[in-house]
Amino acid sequence: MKSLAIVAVLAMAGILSGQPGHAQVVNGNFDEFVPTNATGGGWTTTDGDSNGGWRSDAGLPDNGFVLNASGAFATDPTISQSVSGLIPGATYNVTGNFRSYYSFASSGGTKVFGVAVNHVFIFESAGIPEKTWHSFSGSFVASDTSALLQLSGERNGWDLDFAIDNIAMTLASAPTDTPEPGALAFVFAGSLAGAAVIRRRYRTRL
Ligand SMILES: [Ca+2]
Ligand SMILES: [Ca+2]
Ligand SMILES: [Ca+2]
Repeated sequence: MKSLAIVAVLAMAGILSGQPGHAQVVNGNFDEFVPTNATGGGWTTTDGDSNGGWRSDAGLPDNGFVLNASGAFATDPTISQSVSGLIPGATYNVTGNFRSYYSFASSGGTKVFGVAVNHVFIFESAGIPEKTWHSFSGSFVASDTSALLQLSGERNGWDLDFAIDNIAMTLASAPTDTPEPGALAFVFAGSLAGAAVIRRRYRTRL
């Protein structure tokens, strides 16, 4: 019975400990080059122009990414990536820095810069009439083990660009739900059955 006990303990430990839910945004500080309107450096970018994109002077510090286009209403310069390693049901914070890159003399709108997860905006900002850096923060509850993170500028027809840097996603709180006793009992019974099969095979060989 000693081997059965070991198998059961290992099975229970795997269920109860879980993984830490480490959500890692790839290249969130833009140390690595990110191409415009293409995929690379951990990100996919769309609807940008040559005055935007990855720039060595657009970050806090150093490299950052400029969300710039011509202010078209139908399209918005957007940068995105699928972040994996999430715990379904857990709450995550998305944080970063943003500022105006060109349009320091103008402001406007209420929803010009936006941060979305799975196409739901968790942070929105008006245009900013100066070039000083601001912080943003938004949160969401993970519905799966991965989530689509998107940051957009020049939304709703405003030709107000933004530079971004230091994009991060961190676990804010674990899911409140714990495995139900019935589910654990099922796993435990499965482990016992598996161990019994192994023992039978072992005996047969003897
Ligand atoms: Ca940077
Ligand atoms: Ca623009
Ligand atoms: Ca636009």
